Amino acid sequence: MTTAQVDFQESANAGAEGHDPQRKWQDYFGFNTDHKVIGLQYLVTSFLFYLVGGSLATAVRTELATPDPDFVSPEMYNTLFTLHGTVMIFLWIVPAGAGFANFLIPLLIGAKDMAFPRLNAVAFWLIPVGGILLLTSFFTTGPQAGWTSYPPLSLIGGKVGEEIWILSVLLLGSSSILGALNFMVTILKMRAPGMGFNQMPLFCWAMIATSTLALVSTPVLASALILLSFDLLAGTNFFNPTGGGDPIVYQHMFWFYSHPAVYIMVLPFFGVMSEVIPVHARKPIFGYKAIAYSSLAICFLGLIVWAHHMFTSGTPGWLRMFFMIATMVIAVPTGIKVFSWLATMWGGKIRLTSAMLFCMGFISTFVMGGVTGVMVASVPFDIHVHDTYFVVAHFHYVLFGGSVFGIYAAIYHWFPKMTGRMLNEPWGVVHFVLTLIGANLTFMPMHALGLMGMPRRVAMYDPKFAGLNMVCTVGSYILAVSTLPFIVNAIWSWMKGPKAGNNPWQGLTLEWMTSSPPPIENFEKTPVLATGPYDYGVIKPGPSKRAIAEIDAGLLWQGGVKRSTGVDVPFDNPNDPNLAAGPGSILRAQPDPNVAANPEQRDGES
Ligand code: HEM
Ligand SMILES: [Cu+2]
Repeated sequence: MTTAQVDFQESANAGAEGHDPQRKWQDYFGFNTDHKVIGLQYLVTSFLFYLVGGSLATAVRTELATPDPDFVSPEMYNTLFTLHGTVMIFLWIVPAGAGFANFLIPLLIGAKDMAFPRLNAVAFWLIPVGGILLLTSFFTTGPQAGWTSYPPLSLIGGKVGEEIWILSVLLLGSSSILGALNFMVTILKMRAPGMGFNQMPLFCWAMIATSTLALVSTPVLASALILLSFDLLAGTNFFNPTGGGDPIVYQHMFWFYSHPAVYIMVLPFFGVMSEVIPVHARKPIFGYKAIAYSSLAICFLGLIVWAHHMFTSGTPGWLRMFFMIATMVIAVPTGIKVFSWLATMWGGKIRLTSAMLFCMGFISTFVMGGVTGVMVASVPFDIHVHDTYFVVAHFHYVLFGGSVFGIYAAIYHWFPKMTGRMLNEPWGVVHFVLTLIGANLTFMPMHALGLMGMPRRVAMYDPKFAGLNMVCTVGSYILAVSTLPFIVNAIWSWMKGPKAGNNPWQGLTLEWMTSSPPPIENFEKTPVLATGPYDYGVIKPGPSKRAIAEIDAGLLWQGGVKRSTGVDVPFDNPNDPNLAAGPGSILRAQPDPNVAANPEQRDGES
């Protein structure tokens, strides 16, 4: 281990209390610094907020079941969709991604914890605080300007609700910045010996890209919101046109964050796809480097296309041209990923597990959102469908397909590792089928509604839109029902499900090399790469016959243990020229007689 790694590991250890190998349930309800506890805290909390956001969506759809505004008042309708959008984005999708990253990153890279465990806990606790604060706005004149909160609209409604909205989004944004910082440092500094960037599981590449986006763009949103707050409460005129302010500047600042936010929401699940598909298709990932580097390309391109949300905001033609082309170019790295996943499945021994089904649902739904994305990127078409239900259909395909399906794929895949128990597969299939039908029934007709001219953000509409709206509403009820088999399955399996064992899917990444759930510091010994993360069918997991022969002959060392004698042998110098650490190769080293003599030195050696 290098000195830097030792320092980070030590700060990581400082947070872990005691050496109890397993957690008690009480640990999950308090301030805890173990990344696995924090990961589950994130996931459960964000899922609870999903139920809130989903109930709000159901209320919105109930209002829209008929053309008349009869279910809630128009003001309440505005509050409902504003809170729905805000909850879904800032309290469900973004924190769920952070939850998986927290649970998985240290395990995937063979570390004991995150780089900054206490900061990690702080980042988590900002979520329930911000979330509850947001929901209290319900009891005031709620925020009514949508999750975009454009001035001057946001300056003329109920000020209390609007200010609560701003403060809670600031808290949630801070959480996301702290989390991103932690992921970045952990991935860059704490990988197991021998894990170069190109041996890293692809989820880590995705999180490097995600964290970069969060670190660059979230502070801009925060600045915009603070200035908006001044306009709202202190009577300044940054954005208020009646005092000479410029609302378009707010739009630029808002979308400089919120376009990348789409990738903050989907990139982690691109990473999930790259982990789950090869395991269940029993095939090496197709195009490792293409997938890895396309995350970086998406990150860069994602930062320079924000003004495609402002084609109708008086943006001059020459500038619209730039943003249109740059936006369309993002389809290239995204397409590379999709084709790589499909090529991974191609000819694989696909197991149609629930995790795999949700991956397929992810790809098909997300591609649909991607195609309409290229359509709305085109200026003439966007001018036509701007602020209609076509856009609502597009972003729900992206977010529901690209995030919710990904979250479920990840849960079905890693639940055994997280809880030590298996989820029930037949109920997983029921859950999948209901979700797929519900999502398409809800969001598909919205394309047609948009093309016919139905505007978004209205509680009342022309009766000619009634039929399709009823279909959407029925779809949304099916979606609401679809979560029930999942909730029951998750709770029941967590308590009583069959025991999972360490590696139920026969995965090759490091998280499967430890117990389920993993002990407090994850691995008994600093893990050593025995295979590349995706070498299915290339070499068998564990040492090959030849490797066993070499281990017995004292030539090859694996898992930090010399097999023939069981003597603990350090395996800790990634720069050792005798290490051949390419993907798929078994690490090789000549034993160093000095270190071998003293197993206690293992952690301190460099
Ligand atoms: C669970 C099923 C869902 C249903 C039935 C649903 C339905 C709706 C409806 C009817 C609107 C109002 C559109 C408008 O009036 O402009 C809306 C807005 C929105 N939804 Fe969803 N939605 C669902 C899930 C999601 C998810 C998973 C996300 C993920 C991030 C999401 C994000 C948004 C956003 C950002 C808005 C815009 C809010 C605004 O304009 O202020 N929705 N949704
Ligand atoms: Cu965008």
